[in-house]
Amino acid sequence: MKNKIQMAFLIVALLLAAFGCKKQQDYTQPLLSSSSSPGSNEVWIQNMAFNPSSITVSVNTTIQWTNKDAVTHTATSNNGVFDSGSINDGGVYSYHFTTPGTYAYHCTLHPHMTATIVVH
Ligand SMILES: [Cu+2]
Repeated sequence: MKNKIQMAFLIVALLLAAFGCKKQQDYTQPLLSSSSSPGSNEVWIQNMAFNPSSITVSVNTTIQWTNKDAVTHTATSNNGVFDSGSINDGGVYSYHFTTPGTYAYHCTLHPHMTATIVVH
């Protein structure tokens, strides 16, 4: 428990060191947003990967992909069920899954980026 508190202080200190001296601070986003994680039914495209790489949801769920990278990505179903097209930096794509199944997908621009949506 004590270690967690020390770790929290360390993280805050590092963030302050990294951002505290900026004169023009951007307050439109919470300071800690970069260290949070995607919500349920949400996939972040981050650091050239889909996060989470596998997500399991119930039928009739909408999955939302958000591109957190500076480069353009796609979320493209391997069997053509869905295709986001280009998702730019900060862009969002949603798809509503109405049929159970396992949906493997990838980024057409970076084929090593692969992930799976499981709908049951
Ligand atoms: Cu990509």
